[in-house]
Amino acid sequence: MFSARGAGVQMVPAKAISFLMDAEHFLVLTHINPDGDGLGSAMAMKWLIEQLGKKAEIVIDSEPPDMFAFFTNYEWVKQYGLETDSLEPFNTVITVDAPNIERLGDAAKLIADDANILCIDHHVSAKNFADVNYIDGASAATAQMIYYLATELKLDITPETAEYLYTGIVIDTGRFRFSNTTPEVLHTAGELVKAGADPDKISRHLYYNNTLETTQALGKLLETVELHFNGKVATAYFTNDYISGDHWKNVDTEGFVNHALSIHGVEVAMLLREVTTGITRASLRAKGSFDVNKLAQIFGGGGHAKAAGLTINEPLEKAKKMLLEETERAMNAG
Ligand SMILES: [Mn+2]
Repeated sequence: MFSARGAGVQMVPAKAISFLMDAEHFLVLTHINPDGDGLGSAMAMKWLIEQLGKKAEIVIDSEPPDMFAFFTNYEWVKQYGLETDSLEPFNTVITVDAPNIERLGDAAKLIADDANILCIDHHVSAKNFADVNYIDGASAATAQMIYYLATELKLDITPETAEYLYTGIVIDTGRFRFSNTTPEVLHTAGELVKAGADPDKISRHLYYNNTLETTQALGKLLETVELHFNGKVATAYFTNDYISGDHWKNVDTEGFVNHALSIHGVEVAMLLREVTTGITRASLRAKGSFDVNKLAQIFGGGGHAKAAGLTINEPLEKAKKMLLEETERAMNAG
């Protein structure tokens, strides 16, 4: 089985397996504003732990996104502070899809001071913050790594769990379009479909389910697209004014940046949002050889070579200028 894996993909570390064997009750955490990979991986992890005859709780910092409400047993996901009062801090914690403790938000308050932590993540920027780190930058999604873990443990993946994991992979490969769509990812996805994941059903829930406000916000964003550096870099933005409007709570900007990246000749696309006055967040995407993870790191952010994010404590215009200056410098450095 493991010989079929693509080059560079790691074996599941024996320490990760013994971590699961050595405790009975686990807290499973993922990053704030979790996406399909964070939530899908957390759901699959709880399933996996229960298959071992043990218990797990999933807690997230924010409200569980409606987008994933089609997951069977979605009520497993608890929001910190709302349904977690009865929980004592845990001694055994598993984090999925989160490269550092800060990304866990307030849910990290449920980690006991002397807790043992297992980190499972595919972000190359992951910080080795845990006691056991299963970090594999060659995997396209954390969900792919959980699949390996389940396979290593010889568990029969149920249709529900196949759905969680397939969702994580679809999201993190941009519907099997990004360069992380390796033969091994497609093989894993194929195995998950065999196990009962329904690609048509999942894609309807994920991609044909927009609110009117989301579609209108995309229109607004596309009007702001500008090209820089001979058309190699595209920027687009949302002002704080627009983000402060009532409609914003129904807007999901997932995938918006790809519209700027789709322009002929564009190698790097940046979506900027002044999320509160004087604080600008940027999502970066690349389709050539440019490494947006390195660029994001200059500003204390990170992610992957082709997809990264960062925050600049400046208003939109200033942040955009700073980001473009560093981009130009990086492009000139080759
Ligand atoms: Mn991920």
